[in-house]
Formats: sequence, structure tokens, C-alpha cells
Amino acid sequence: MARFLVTGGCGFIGSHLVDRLLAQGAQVLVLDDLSTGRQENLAAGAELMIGDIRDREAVGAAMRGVDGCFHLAAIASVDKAREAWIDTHAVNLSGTVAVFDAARSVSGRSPIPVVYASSAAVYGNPGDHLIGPISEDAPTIPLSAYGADKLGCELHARVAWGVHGIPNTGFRFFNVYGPRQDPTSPYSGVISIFAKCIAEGEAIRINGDGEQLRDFVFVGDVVSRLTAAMTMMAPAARIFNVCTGRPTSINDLATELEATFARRVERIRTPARVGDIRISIGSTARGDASFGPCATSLSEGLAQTKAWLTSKK
Ligand code: NAD
Ligand code: UD2
Repeated sequence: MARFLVTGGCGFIGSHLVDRLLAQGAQVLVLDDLSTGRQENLAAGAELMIGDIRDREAVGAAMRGVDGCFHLAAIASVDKAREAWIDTHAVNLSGTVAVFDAARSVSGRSPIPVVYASSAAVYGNPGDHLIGPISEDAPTIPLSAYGADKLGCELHARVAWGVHGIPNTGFRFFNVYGPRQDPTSPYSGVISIFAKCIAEGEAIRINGDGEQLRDFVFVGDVVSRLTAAMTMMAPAARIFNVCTGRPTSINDLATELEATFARRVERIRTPARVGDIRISIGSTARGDASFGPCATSLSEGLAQTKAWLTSKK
């Protein structure tokens, strides 16, 4: 039976990954400090080690005896990284180096393959240098500390393969959404925030003109990519977008959610967010050729998100 370590396995994406791995018959150990993750997200069949990815001993102990590591733990917020630059850097970049360090060959053991979360934030504002879906070969010019650290993770992943022989795959997630995305956090994704407002009969706030475009990808499709990448691990350091290639404006998202909840919502116009990216749409070519498409439609994904929100009440 395969045994996997999932860092950040109590979080939004990580907990869905844990569910999938258990359903596939794997043993799962989660390393999580519960800073944004919740123990209640975690399936009963998983083992939990409460600890910090900056703690080398904890990461080393967690890595012992596993066949692969999914590294998702991070402070997953652009705003938080702006406020707490040094602390988020320590988690998001140094924590990732600690994970790769523990995956190195130790006393004759083969290096442990790693699948890790990067972000579309590595591209910065694609509109500055490209029109249309952004491919993995596009320039990476992050605008945030969060994006810079994710790019740093990718660079260290190249070192992990080139110098230490650790096979690895990094995924640049676009805007992931779905059940368990915390709607109460101010740092949460727009879909979870809007869905909660609509469910509770509150107005939504649309930043700017609402015509900014995003590529929303359903968490179930993200998890399929992560598990496939571990199964099909190549002897290399590879990078893929995780996206649908389908643009949705924030105005259209509000309309879609009205249809999902069969309810009208009041739209309050607020000033555009400082530094808000205008267009963030990924090219699906490389990822789909290797793993197949992220096929869940927005309406299906929103229906599943609504079902989860309403089941919590
Ligand atoms: P999340 O906050 O729900 O999950 C992150 C998990 O990591 C949480 O369980 C948290 O408690 C844990 N964690 C944080 N710091 C830790 C530390 N020092 N030690 C151990 N555990 C720690 O966020 P998510 O949306 O599930 O994000 C998962 C990954 O995907 C992150 O690496 C994030 O940067 C990346 N990502 C997410 C999105 C998105 O749209 N949600 C987009 C791009 C990239
Ligand atoms: C996403 C990721 C971020 C990073 C980035 C990469 C989330 C939560 N964040 O940031 O981690 O990877 O992509 O480029 O997934 N909006 C409103 N009203 C609201 C909330 C948001 O209008 O109440 C707008 C917001 O101004 C933006 C869009 O919705 O134009 C999406 O915002 P977001 O915070 O969900 O995600 P984003 O794309 O800024």
C-alpha cells in the first residue's frame, strides 16, 4: 500500500487531496500547523502530525517511510504576504526548501518524489506582456511577495532535481474554488465570498468595473491533476498550469451565482483593488496533453459549492 505525506492537508485543497488518496487505497500522513486549515476538514482515515514545515525535524520525521510527498502547505494569500513579508517568506519559500531537503536521498534511500503547489501569481500581470491564455513558457514577473516566493519554489525545485535527483512536478494553480474554501476569511477567493453572501441574502461587493477576467478551476479537477502527477512522475522538474482556459468576468460570475442560487443579489460597486490583475487566463495545452482537461463546468462546480454551503447550515 502506498503511503503519502500531504503538507497542508487540513486546508481547502489539501483536504480534498487527502480524501482522494484514501479513496484510492493509500495511507496518508498530514503535516499541518492548523493556521488556516481545520482538523474537521480531515478525513478520519488520515494521520495528522501537527507541526510546522519550517521545523526541519518535524518535516524529516514526517517524510520517513513515504513513497511521495504532496506539498501544499503555505500562507496562501497575496495580502497576507504584503503585510507579513518575512514570516510568509519563511513559510512559503524556506518551508518549501525544508520539504525538498527532507526528500533528498538519506542513507541509501532513493529521493522522494514531490508534487507541489505553485501559483498563477508567478506571472504577475500577464496583460502587461501578452494577450490571450498564458502558457508556462511566458515570462514570470511576479508583482507580489507571494508570487515571488512561489517562483522561488519553482527555482529550488529545479535544483532539487538537477542537484539532488528529486523528481518533482509543480502546478501553477489559477483561481481554485469549491467546497471547504473558507468563506469567512477576508483572504478567501471571490467565489466563496460571493456564494456565502448570496446564501445569506447579503449584497456582494464588486471591485472596479467587474470586467476583470479570471480562470476558475474546480478543486476536484485540481486534485485529479495532483494525483495523476504523482502516478506519472517523470525524471525531471516539470511545471504545469492548472486552469480551464475559460474566461469569466466578475460580473458574469455574479450572474452565474444568481442562477445557481435562483436568487437575485444586490451588487455594490467598490473601488478597484490596488494592483488587481486585469486578465488571468491560463493556457491548457501543456497540462491537458499530459493529464487531460480540467473539465468541470463553472455551473456544475458552483452547484457543488452551493450544496456544501447549504449542508453546513
Ligand atoms: P489553505 O490555507 O486552505 O491551505 C493551506 C494549508 O497549509 C492550511 O491547512 C494551513 O494550516 C497549512 N499551513 C500553513 N502554514 C503552514 C506551516 N508553516 N506549516 C504547516 N502547515 C501550514 O489554502 P489552499 O487554497 O488550500 O492552498 C493550498 C496551496 O495551493 C497553497 O500552497 C497555495 O499557495 C496554493 N494556491 C492556492 C490557490 C487557490 O486558488 N486556492 C491559488 C494558487 C495557489
Ligand atoms: C488569486 C489567488 C491568489 C493568487 C492570484 C494569482 C485566491 C483567493 N487568490 O488572486 O492566491 O494565486 O490569484 O494571480 O484564489 N473580487 C471582488 N469582490 C470580492 C472579492 C474579490 O470583486 O469580494 C474580485 C477581485 O478584485 C479580483 C477577483 O474578484 O478581481 C478575484 O479575486 P480573488 O481574491 O478571488 O483572487 P485573485 O485573482 O485576486
